[in-house]
Amino acid sequence: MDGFLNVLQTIWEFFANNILTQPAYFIGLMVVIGYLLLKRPWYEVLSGFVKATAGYLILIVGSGGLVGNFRPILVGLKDRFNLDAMVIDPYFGQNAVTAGVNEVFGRAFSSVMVLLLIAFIFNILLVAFKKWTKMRAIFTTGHVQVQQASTAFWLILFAFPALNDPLILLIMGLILGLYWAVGTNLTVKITQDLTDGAGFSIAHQQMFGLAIFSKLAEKMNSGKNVSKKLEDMRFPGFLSIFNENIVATSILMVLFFGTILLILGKDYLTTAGFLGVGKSFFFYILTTALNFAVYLTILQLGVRTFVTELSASFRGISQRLLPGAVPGVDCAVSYGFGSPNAVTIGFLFGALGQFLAIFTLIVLKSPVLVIAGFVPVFFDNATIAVFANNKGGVRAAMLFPFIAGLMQVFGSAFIASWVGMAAYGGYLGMWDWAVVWPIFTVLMKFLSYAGVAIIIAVLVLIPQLQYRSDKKNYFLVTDDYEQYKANKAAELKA
Ligand code: ASC
Repeated sequence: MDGFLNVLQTIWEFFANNILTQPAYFIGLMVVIGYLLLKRPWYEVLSGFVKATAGYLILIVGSGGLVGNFRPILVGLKDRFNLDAMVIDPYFGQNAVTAGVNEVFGRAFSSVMVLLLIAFIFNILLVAFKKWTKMRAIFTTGHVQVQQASTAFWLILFAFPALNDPLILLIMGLILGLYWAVGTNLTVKITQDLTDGAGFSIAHQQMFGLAIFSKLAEKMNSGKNVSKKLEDMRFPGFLSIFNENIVATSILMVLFFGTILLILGKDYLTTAGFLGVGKSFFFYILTTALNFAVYLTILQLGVRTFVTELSASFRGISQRLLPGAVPGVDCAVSYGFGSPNAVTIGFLFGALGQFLAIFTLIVLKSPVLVIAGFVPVFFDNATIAVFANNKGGVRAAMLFPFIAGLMQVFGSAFIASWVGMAAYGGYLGMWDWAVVWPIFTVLMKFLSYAGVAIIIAVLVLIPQLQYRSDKKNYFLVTDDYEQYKANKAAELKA
């Protein structure tokens, strides 16, 4: 028996480390399964696998380049001014859990991977029973699942420190699995609207944020008060150079990162090893800023390479294995759709919100200080802008990332200091984890099991309400997008 369990454990660890938590291979595997179920010839299966996996690896070059290039610059502010601050960033958050969970709660980090497995199984089961649960999407973004499982592990242990395995893992798995299933389901319709039916949803760290801000953007744009979408704006005269994404992004980033790099100063950047001794400071700034546009372009190329394969092959899975399901994918995939300038605008306004919030913490002498992490400030707010722009135009694409920026900082400062993660240097910091999960934590800490019951009830109810609000089109939006569009057009006329 023990031998058998050991073999299972080894297989699971191999699968988790090499495939499940590596989105490129996970998406590649889904494409293979999908095409096999569609009985495509072997060479199409092979080419699908290569395009999906290589495309995703290209996306990672883009997003990894952005993170690698700009995270040190933001974190540099902490060193330069000797701030005792925690960084809001998913990787810093994960490190904080790894470093602290044993010290604070006496638990091993390895349980986090077990939690991930339980939650993932719950997600699949909830979608398998979608006739009743109304949940349509599977969370496939593995590296994010690890970060979220780590953070959820800490937050729920904080509420139930005395509870032991397996009960605690079961409660955690249920809540996290529901959050994945409900969150990514919340983005199904808005993502179909954005991508004109590409057949995926968003599985990331701001799913509730996307749903809420999209709704607000739609409301803001109703009636006479309509704001133009970014892609419909045409600048006249010399401003027309901003019509081109690479130009707009580069110029804005020279101003943005130029300012921060000047604040950090040539001396600091040289000592910290960013700027080679004797190298030109001016060209360093210029290259750094231009790299932003470069990596963004690479990222979008990656999306274009794999999205078609993913959409086409997933039909196999959604016809045979999990009827009507869609894959939830990384938020960066949305940057291949809508306006590319929305990405830049969202980043800048999100940064404005975060910096204002950080400044407020400093002025109010908050006991915990926050340093903006590149991942939340960029990936959260750019995504919010892409979706807000699609529903509410330019105004929404500027306003909501700004508000989100404030919430990311204030929410993270509150929750990370309360649960003791700030002491370990970081917190996840993305929107849902700065707003939704702190609410969950308060409910569990103060109401105990009643809090758990409330969270589960609310999560279960959300897709039911979505379904009630538009029964006719709810499943159609993924099953037959063209028919869904025809229905919507007819409704508008009537
Ligand atoms: C995250 C995270 C990343 C990025 C990436 C965006 O939350 O951990 O590496 O966002 O997924 O493409």
